[in-house]
Amino acid sequence: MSDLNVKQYETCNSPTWCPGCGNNPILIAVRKALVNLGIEPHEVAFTFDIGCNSNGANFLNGYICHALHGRSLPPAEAIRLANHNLKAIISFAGDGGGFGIGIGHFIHACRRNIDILYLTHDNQIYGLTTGQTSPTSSKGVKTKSTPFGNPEEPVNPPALALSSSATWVARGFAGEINHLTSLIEKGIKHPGFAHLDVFQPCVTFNKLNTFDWFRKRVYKLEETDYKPNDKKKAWSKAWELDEKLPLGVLYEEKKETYKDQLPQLANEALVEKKLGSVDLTKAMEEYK
Ligand SMILES: Cc1ncc(C[n+]2csc(CCOP(=O)(O)OP(=O)(O)O)c2C)c(N)n1
Ligand code: SF4
Repeated sequence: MSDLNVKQYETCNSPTWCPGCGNNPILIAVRKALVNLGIEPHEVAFTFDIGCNSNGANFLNGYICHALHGRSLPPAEAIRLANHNLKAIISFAGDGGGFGIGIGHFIHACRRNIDILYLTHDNQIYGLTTGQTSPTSSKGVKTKSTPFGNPEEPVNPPALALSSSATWVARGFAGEINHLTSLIEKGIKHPGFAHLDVFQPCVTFNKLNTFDWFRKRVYKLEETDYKPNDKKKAWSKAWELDEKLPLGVLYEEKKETYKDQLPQLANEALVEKKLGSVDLTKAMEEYK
């Protein structure tokens, strides 16, 4: 029997997030999901953005790439094309990096259906830079950068994922660790691009969208007769934004992944390619 346990996913650094921050339970859920799936740290790669959320790069054991702000997806996609054997590739971002500067990467990753899990820590604020309005902040909300109220409509992440052809779209809540753990497991197992947007209260800078605020509104789709196989119904669920906020898998479908459609990649990862008669010795000398 495997002796895999969550300790193997810890590092010598303890989380430095504010006490009560929603990033803490997300980290716990990620570790638990990987252990539940029997995935060892050497079988997983994590890519991170810049933001409070992505300080998780210091607290998770595995192959890590800490990318630029808004750029956690491109290295995750590259890793998947280069290595088909990793059992999980998880890319993390905040709502600022993921749906602001990085929004183009998000849309194209959805369209490509590359086999990775994209987990967005959606706290509806810029946390690391101390509380400015983010792309998912509610209209009218007052923050340091919009002291008279946010004049913009928020991005709706699950609706954007659906309209960009994502094959697995889900929403979790940092206040529901077990439910979140099971969503992460499902997202990892989904063969294709999986987007999991997680309500992650920022207890320091977002005084509106608190744990209590979410607890009063969230409900689990699994506890209803909802089936996540109809895009029109998923679209309606994604727009339930007021008094009731659905948690769970909104939509899933099986489609060929990016690599499966390309003969040059389908059976061989980039790193496994044989170079045939090409002699690279001279070129490699130049890098010495
Ligand atoms: C190209 C670039 N633009 C801006 C910044 C400054 N910056 C760092 S983190 C951040 C926003 C963080 O908010 P979010 O992505 O929501 O993550 P959180 O801190 O809330 O987890 C910004 C604007 C940067 N590092 N790089
Ligand atoms: S500022 Fe907000 S998001 Fe950042 S660690 Fe503190 S509570 Fe978490």
